[in-house]
Amino acid sequence: MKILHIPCLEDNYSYLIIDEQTKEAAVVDPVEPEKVLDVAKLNGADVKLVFTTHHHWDHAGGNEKIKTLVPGIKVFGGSIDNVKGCTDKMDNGDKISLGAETNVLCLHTPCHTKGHISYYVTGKEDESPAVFTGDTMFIAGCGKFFEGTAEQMYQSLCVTLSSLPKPTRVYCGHEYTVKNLQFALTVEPENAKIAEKLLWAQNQRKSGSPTIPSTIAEELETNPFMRVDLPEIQEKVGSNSAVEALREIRKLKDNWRG
Ligand code: GBP
Ligand code: ZN
Repeated sequence: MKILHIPCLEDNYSYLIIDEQTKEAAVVDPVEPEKVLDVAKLNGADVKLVFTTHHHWDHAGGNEKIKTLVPGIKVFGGSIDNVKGCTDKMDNGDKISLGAETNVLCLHTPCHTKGHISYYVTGKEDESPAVFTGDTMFIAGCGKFFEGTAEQMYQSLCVTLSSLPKPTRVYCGHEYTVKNLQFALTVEPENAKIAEKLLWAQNQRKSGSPTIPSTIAEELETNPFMRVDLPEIQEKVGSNSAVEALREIRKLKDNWRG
């Protein structure tokens, strides 16, 4: 599979996933459909499916438009997430196939919104998988808890997503990496992996390049929200359980002005 970034709005990303054998494609959160269809055309790809991560307008807001531009397109979204234009409601564990050799597993990852879905995509055996995490998991961060609890985010981030294979590439919904790593350093000032990745991310942005994808392995080393099982992290934020530490780190981030 080939995965292309499509920067949209201020700091959102849509992604085009192309099954190389058939040139059939899926698009994640096509908020600006014309941009996505231009990229598809340039790459000779035939867009058949939309994967919506959640109902917020900056993710689902292009669904109605893309349906008029691509008749017959299927629009997937969470079954309890009021996703605009949704034709196929997905629950945890549901599977979708794309083209000849690309397979998708829907993971229910609630908290940012109730029906948020992350899409885990596998291609040929020698390719590392990819996961599209919307606003549940960002590079070195996580989404605000708009419709859920710390317990739910713990399950979504620290159980469901953390259990994916380590080489899985992580594609999230926004370019927040630099700010997230700056905040991460306030939680763990001595974590050299965070400092090193911050310098790299700043350089990427300076040259106009994305900081995405990351991998599950990298996130386990640098994302403070995914490190709350570590007693030393719990101690740093004055908590004595993982869920309590997650709630506290989210509160600190909500009030942090970098
Ligand atoms: C920043 O740091 O760059 N602009 C600020 C924060 C996701 S978008 C913007 C912000 O709050 N972003 C949201 C988030 O979860 N951030 C994580 C963090 O700051 O750590 N959204 O556009 C947001 O979900 C939205 C759309 C929200 C409709 C509510 C509705 Br209703
Ligand atoms: Zn959102």
